[in-house]
This record gives sequence, C-alpha cells and structure tokens, in this order.
Amino acid sequence: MEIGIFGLTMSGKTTIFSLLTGVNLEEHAHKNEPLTGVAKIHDERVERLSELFKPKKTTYATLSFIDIPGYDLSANRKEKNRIFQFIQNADSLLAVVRAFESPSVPWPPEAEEPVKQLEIIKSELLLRDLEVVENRLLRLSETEKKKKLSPDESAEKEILERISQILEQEKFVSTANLAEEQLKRIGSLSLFTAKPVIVVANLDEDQFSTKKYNGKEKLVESCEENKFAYLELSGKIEQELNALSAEDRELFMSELGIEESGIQRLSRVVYEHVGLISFLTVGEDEVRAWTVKKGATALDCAAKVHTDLAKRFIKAEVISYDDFMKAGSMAEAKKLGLLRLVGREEVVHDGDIVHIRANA
Ligand SMILES: Nc1nc2c(ncn2[C@@H]2O[C@H](COP(=O)(O)OP(=O)(O)OP(=O)(O)O)[C@@H](O)[C@H]2O)c(=O)[nH]1
Ligand SMILES: [Mg+2]
Repeated sequence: MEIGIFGLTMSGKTTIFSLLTGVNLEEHAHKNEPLTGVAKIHDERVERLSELFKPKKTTYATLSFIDIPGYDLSANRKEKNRIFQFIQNADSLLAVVRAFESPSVPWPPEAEEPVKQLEIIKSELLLRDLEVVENRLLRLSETEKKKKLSPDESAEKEILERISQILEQEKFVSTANLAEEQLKRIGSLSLFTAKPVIVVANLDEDQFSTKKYNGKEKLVESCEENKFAYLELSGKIEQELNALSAEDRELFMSELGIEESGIQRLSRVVYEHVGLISFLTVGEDEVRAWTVKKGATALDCAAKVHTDLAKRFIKAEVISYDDFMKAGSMAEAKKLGLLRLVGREEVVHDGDIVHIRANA
C-alpha cells in the first residue's frame, strides 16, 4: 500500500512527508523527483502492551508514502503526465492544500483559497479519468464494429458507460458505491478518482490555535461531498514538536491543548481511511502490530505472519485489546473466559490480539 502525497507547488508536501517518514527535509526540498519513505503508525495500544510484556522487540505498523513533485499549474503537458505517472502508481492520495500565509513562500495567485486548490486538484483528476475512460470506450466500440463483444468486454463497456456519466457530473468514482466485482473489471485503468483521498489543510500557527482560516467551511463541505477524509495540521508546529525532547514535547502539546501530534493523527487517519486495520501479536520476544485489510479473517492474519503458519493453521486465540487490558494478563483473560478460540473464517477486528495455533 503506497500513499502518494500530492498537491500544488509550495503547499508543504515535502515538509509533511519528511515529518511522517523521518526522511531529511533539507536534502530533498524542492527536488523535482519523487521520494519514497516509510512512516510508523502511531499506536498507543502497542506502546502499552510493550510496557506490559517488556519484549526484546516492539514493531509498529507502517505505511509507505511517496512525495510526488508539486503540481505546477503552468507546467507543460509532458511534465503533467510525468506527475500523473506517480499518481497512477499510488494506491491512495494525500492531497495537501495550503492555508498558511507566508510572504516568503511564493504562491500561484489563482489558487489562494484552500478550496480553490482542492477544486483544481479534483478537476485535474476527473479530466484525466474521463480521458482514460473515453479512450477505452472508443477502443471497445471499434472492436464491436468488427465482431461481437465477448461477455467480459460487454460487462466492461457497461460499467465504463456508467463511470463516464459519474465523471461527467464531476463526481469521484469512489463516491459511486460500485461493487468490488465492478471495480475489479476496471482495475487495470487505475482510475485516479477511485482511489481513497485524504485532504490535509496545512495551517500556520495562528490558524491552528484559532481553528479558523479563510474558506474553511467550503473546504470541509467539499470533502464531505466527495467522501474525502479531512484533517488540519500545521507543518510549522509539527516541525517544532519534532525537534523537541519527549519531555518538552509533552509540555508544548499540553500548552497547545492537543494529546497527540498532528503527524501521529494523520498517520492513523490515513490508515483508517484506506481501509486498513491492525491486529496485534504479543509475547516476550516481540509485541507487534500487523497490517491487514478490514474484513480480514483469522487465516489471513496467519498468512500475514507467515505463509507457512497459514498452511498449518488449526485455530486462533483472539481477544480484543480492551478485554485484555481489563484482565491484565492472558492467564486472567482465560479464567474470565475472554479469550475466544476461533476458526479460519472468523473476521478479525482492529486491535484484536491474535495467537495462531498451528500444527507442528
Ligand atoms: N509558515 C509556514 N511555512 C510552511 C509551512 N509548511 C511548510 N512551509 C514552508 O513552505 C515552503 C515549502 O514547503 P515544502 O514542504 O517544501 O512544500 P512542497 O509542497 O513540498 O513544495 P514543492 O515540492 O516545491 O511543490 C518551505 O519553505 C517550508 O518551510 C507552514 O505550516 N507554515
Ligand atoms: Mg516538495
């Protein structure tokens, strides 16, 4: 799963990327090449479990991010296509819009309001998809002139016609509630508007403390309409937080009235919005969060840990994080009957502690 960070130039993409991934900002600011990095998903449950088990190793879930070069409104077709290529490879998009005002950071005048920036981003994505869909439909209609379409081709044509209507109404494919099977048929087109989108408004310190900026209502409304996740943070404040010792950071955060940093929050929002959950494994060797898709079964979890474990699967012992913390230990949880023994088809939920029983 790779998340592409996308937005107009000078919106703070690289700042956010470097805070998420720890990749050094100075070396990469304003480079015109994409950068990939891995972000740790902040998870208090892992922290608490690690305090309890004191394992040799503690492993958090991670997500990969790509810092895509800024989308320059005045760039030529070739450059735009190059950027589209990076978007195409991403599974979901983190759209950064800039609300912070800084005379020292130049800004394209036609894009000042955050909602305007999001509109520009949206229309570029919509237009690109429309072009891809129309091209494909054209090809299918040419085939149809020569011979009868195969059942697969007919089904594809039908769904593409529907998508073309959706796009013409300036709606994202992700809002159309298409069935998994329909989406699979058009998977190879890698439609941009079918990808989950998370919008981050990058605020300055004042805006962050007052929770206000120009055009906020319109931006929030647009995110709701399009089913984009929406989140506010301040790249500047996050950078300052990042530079502090753990102790000073807590002090600064309590002054700001926040419990977790914006970047920690962002990592979790992205994780949830793209449909991922964590199951946990515990023990003296390692406490670990593992990433699976929502709806994953006990067998999927076994396969995640090791293919071999899935082959040898007998049963899984499952307990929710909250139940476990209530009990305080596995022995106590067992006594209280909180530990469930489940089969391979059982759906696992976010925060479940899972232990796979397997044949030797
Ligand atoms: N005042 C203020 N400046 C910021 C904030 N976030 C980023 N900046 C500054 O804005 C400039 C651009 O930030 P980047 O993170 O490089 O922006 P970008 O979107 O990656 O830019 P391009 O890659 O050139 O498109 C830098 O000088 C940052 O220091 C913020 O929250 N407040
Ligand atoms: Mg950048």
